[in-house]
Amino acid sequence: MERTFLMVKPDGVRRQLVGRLVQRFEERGFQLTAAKLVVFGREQAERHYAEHREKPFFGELVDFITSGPCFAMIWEGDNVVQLTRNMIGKTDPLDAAPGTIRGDYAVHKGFNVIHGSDSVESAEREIANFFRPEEVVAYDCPLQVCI
Ligand code: DAT
Ligand code: MG
Repeated sequence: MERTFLMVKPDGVRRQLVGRLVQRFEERGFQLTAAKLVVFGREQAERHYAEHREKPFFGELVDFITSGPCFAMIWEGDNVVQLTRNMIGKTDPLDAAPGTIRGDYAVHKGFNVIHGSDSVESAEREIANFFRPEEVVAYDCPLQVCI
């Protein structure tokens, strides 16, 4: 089954949006298989955003993501990577359509509430950076048969 790494960023946790965001993914029909509230270390955050290492905003991005707790999750489902990216919306809230998470909850690019993997390969790399295999829980989800 395809899986993705989603993470409510420190702004979303501080604004108490975790429950509402989890609800959106549940209602869409995806299955939560791991979750934890964590303050990430600098090295771990730098690995997560390694593709942006040369960008001018890299330092601020790592400062921000390590500034408070993040709510890290693994979600499973058919096409979960692309479908959750669609639900999250464009990186810059100025471009994010209303109805998407960033379009509904974010104003600034640097504080855009949630991270979602952009490909199946990044999802597996990001999951390995944040979760140990024994933290992933396999269970039957009866709803999966009817969505
Ligand atoms: P996304 O989070 O939509 O995958 P990304 O991978 O391009 O976007 O960038 C990672 C994060 O870095 C993004 O969520 C917010 C921040 N960011 C991206 N571009 C930025 C910019 N031009 N200025 C400040 N922060 C930026
Ligand atoms: Mg990205």
